[in-house]
Amino acid sequence: MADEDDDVVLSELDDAELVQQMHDDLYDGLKEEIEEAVNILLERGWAPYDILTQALVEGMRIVGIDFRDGILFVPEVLLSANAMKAGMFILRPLLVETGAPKVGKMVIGTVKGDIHDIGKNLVGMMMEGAGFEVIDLGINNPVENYLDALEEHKPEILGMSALLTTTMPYMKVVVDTMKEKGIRDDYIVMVGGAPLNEEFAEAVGADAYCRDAAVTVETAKELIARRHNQLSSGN
Ligand code: B1M
Repeated sequence: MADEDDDVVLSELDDAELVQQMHDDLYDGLKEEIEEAVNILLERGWAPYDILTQALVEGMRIVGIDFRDGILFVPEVLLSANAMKAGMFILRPLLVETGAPKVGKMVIGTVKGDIHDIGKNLVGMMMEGAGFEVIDLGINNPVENYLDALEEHKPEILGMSALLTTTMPYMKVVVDTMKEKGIRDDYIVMVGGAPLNEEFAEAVGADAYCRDAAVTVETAKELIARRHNQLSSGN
């Protein structure tokens, strides 16, 4: 895909062409080109969220399809992931600097056995942008990491991410351990990741399944408001 793009001057493309080029550059794992294109779109007045969703997340969706179909392999997808992260790195402070008053706290991490973190990072960024304090535990978290973080940071929300059908059942291990310790109902448990759905979230005992980062923010606000109402009405 790269050959015909070698002499493309990103700043000369119109917006639609540039976004298309970003999909190609993400596919080809071209970190510097992604950084340049993100900056160009920002200079043209694009909202950070639109760059994130239309250029980066959509580009990674295309990568995911060819990864699934055996056209792309792990080393190539790692390059795409690095390019995506470089773009997210530029957007992060812009998405986060809302000056919104703190509305709550969330501990989030990818579960044990799973090293996918792009979606989790995106959720963290969007939650921070919405005024949440976010404690990010990173990837490959055993249950102890979650429990220690809950005790230390006392958040309202525990968020877990899993991208593999083999790792998503670990969410139940975490929730069950919380139940055994009698602390399950002290927290709102929210889960997300491409292979999950509402039924799964319910089956593992989570309070909510979050399809994407925007839904996570809305759901978090809603569940926190509900919890505050319950507390103030004495239930
Ligand atoms: Co992986 N991988 N991968 N991978 N990878 C998938 C998940 C896969 C679906 C690809 C495919 O076959 N189509 C497939 C899983 C199949 C399955 O389980 N049924 C897969 C596989 C098989 C693997 C390996 C096993 C491959 C191998 O080694 N043979 C291996 C496993 C490693 C491990 O974890 N132990 C592996 C490795 C990798 C890379 C390291 C190369 C890289 C990860 C790099 C990184 O994350 N730093 C990678 C990538 C990039 C992907 C795909 C292509 C893209 C994932 C992504 O970043 N999406 C992915 C294909 C796909 O998902 N379609 C794939 C973009 C991101 C913005 O979306 O993560 O869905 P997503 O997050 C969304 C929502 O899901 C939600 O909000 C986010 C933002 O909107 N969300 C939450 C996510 N977490 C949330 C938590 C919340 C709330 C919402 O908490 C409250």
